[in-house]
Amino acid sequence: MTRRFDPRRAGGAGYIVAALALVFLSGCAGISPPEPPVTAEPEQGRADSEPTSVASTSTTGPPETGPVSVPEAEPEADSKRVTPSTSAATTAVAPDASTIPTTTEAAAPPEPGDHPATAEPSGTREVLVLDALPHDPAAFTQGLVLHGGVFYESTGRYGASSVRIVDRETGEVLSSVILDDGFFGEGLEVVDGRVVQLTWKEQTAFIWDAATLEPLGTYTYSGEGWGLCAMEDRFVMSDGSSTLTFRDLDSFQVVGTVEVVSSGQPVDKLNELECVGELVYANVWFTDEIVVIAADSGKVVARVDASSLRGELSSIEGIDVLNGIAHDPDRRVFYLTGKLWPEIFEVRIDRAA
Ligand SMILES: [Ca+2]
Repeated sequence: MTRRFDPRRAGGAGYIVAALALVFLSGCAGISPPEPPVTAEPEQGRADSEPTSVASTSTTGPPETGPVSVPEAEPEADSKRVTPSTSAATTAVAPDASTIPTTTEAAAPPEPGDHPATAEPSGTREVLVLDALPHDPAAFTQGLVLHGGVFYESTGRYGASSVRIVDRETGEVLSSVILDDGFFGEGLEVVDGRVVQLTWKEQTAFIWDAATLEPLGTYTYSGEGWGLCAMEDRFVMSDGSSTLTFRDLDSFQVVGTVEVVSSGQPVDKLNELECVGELVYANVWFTDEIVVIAADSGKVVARVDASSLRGELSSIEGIDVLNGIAHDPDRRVFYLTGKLWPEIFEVRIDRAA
């Protein structure tokens, strides 16, 4: 089932009233109604994999503001649009602050070869491929997480961005929502029954019902959105720089930042993320490398060389970079894929021999 979600059409007159009320309230609550913010000029550089076209950004952007204009792009006429039965904005404001993110409930125990959080880089790890699973080769993967036995995936590119639920074994897209053309999907995470999906330059995070992908509202933030994962008490977000930003699980407000360093040098272009206990696994954009970061210190405690995966692909025609990390704490395995890759690989990550 594929639907198209246009936040401008998520409700009629009642929605407008609710939105106006929430614009007023958002100054306190930090939540905005599901209208798009200012949309930057689409830059396809990242989609086209031009490393020089992506500027590293600082987390010190302008003050976080609500949306002020509406993109002009029209959705495709033959696509089914989502019409929330209730005000998306109001349903998004009431997560239970006492709940614990489901993705971290079964946090993995230390795995063989895990590193002390304070250690300096202890060498390179390699991936051991256990299985190759089908993956939509048209999916420009920007976020991947395993929850409830299925993948949740965010895909990017203007006009083709989506959030989707994907069968782990078959790769079948079980449910999806296509974002409005003005939004470029980025990292996502599932917390407390909600899927939170970043967008690249649109300063908007969509909130979806994890069971139905019905829209529940949006968060707004400053700067770019690249990767997202959640620990027990906070989101971890990347923006293409060497800084990780920690955000409150309920309000999405910034609660801290850390600079990621390796041997004292900043490590930037941090992209898709996966939280495993107190470690953050991060794709480094435009490389086949994943860095393992101690979240509290920002220190890179290991590097994963995933370059061998390219040799495992059934086809390399048209593929883009490695991007997409999901962890299964029960099986103690990772799932790795890339943009436009025809496979997702089930792997173990071990020290290099
Ligand atoms: Ca992930």
